[in-house]
Amino acid sequence: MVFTTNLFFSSGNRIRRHFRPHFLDSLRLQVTGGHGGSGFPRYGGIGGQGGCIYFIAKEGYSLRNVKKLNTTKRIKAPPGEDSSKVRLLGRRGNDIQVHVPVGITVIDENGSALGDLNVENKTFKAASGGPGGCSGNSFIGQPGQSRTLTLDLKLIADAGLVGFPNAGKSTFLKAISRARPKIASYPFTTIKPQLGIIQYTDHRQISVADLPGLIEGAHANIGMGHKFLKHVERTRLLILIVDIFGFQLSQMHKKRSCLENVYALNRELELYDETLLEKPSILLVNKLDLQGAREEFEKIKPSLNRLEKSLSDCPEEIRPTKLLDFERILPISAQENTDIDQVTTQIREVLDLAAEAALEEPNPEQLTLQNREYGPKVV
Ligand SMILES: Nc1nc2c(ncn2[C@@H]2O[C@H](COP(=O)(O)OP(=O)(O)OP(=O)(O)O)[C@@H](O)[C@H]2O)c(=O)[nH]1
Ligand SMILES: [Mg+2]
Repeated sequence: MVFTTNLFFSSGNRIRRHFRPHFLDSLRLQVTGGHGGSGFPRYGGIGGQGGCIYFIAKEGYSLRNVKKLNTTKRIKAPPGEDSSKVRLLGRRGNDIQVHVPVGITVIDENGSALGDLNVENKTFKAASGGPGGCSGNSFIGQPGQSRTLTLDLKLIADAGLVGFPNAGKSTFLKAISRARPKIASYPFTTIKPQLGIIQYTDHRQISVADLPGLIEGAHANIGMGHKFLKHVERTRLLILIVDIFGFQLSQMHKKRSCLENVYALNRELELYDETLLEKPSILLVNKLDLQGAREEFEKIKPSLNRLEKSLSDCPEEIRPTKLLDFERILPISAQENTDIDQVTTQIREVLDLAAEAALEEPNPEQLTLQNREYGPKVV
């Protein structure tokens, strides 16, 4: 059963959601290859070719990194060297390599996909350098190719289930969709992302990815580490799932309470890529059907609602510095999946609110102009 009455609540500061920066999943760049160097007509000298620009897929890179390194969003490669008496064959301009995240589709001005950078080190030539001056072009170096390209991060699902092993991620996916993932009481049952689709009565569909369980140290590539976290990057909404009675990986590991699990997940996400915390998130506290679970939930509810409150009690090794700000905190029992509609409704609502907030603020002047042109005539 999913407990809904009086039990779900949103985090304190709902207004903040509309103002915080959003996770970047698309970036437009203007790329221009280097100009070709001039030739030397008297001796038949040939100018160097201008530098080219390449996009190279690299793990652990986010579009925000790309934006930070190219604040003007214009990238221009250096020109080729002019031919001269001392060097008849001018040197080539240096190429520029732009590292982009894995999972990028390169799209041109017309919206056509030019290439997929979906494996590490895959390379895409974004702009060619201009040819150097030679007899064929009257020894005048030619301009490099120039175009506007959009880097689009391909999402694997609208929402991703994030949690430690055994939290009930697969059980939840089974409850909300027709997917039939493997469910078992031992950790790491899920080793590959599994997709499920929530079907709403009005035919809207939202995809949810069940991701492999995370362990402490995943940000440093321990366990499934980066392999897991890179999937999280490619979802729009984070759904964190924790067991109300906490989790212990083995006798050799510390037992972490439910609240500590939330902090630890927060920390892993933060250390992998701080911008992940900007994605909208929902917290599901699972296994509320177990004996004493409701009382336990009532006890920790205030701390979950204000994570900063109990942060000082959190062990240092799992203490995050920047906190997640959950849009919703829902106590559930994924196993007894009655009343699951309440949770799926919340997921839809949060995704819709996030999409709305991501829309650019309309420019009032432009709107007035548009209205004048296309709007109804006022008589
Ligand atoms: N009592 C109770 N048990 C649950 C609930 N949800 C899941 N479980 C049990 O918890 C165990 C782990 O469930 P899974 O859904 O496989 O957990 P997971 O998070 O997908 O685990 P990994 O794939 O290993 O990361 C299973 O034995 C489930 O039956 C719940 O709401 N209540
Ligand atoms: Mg699983």
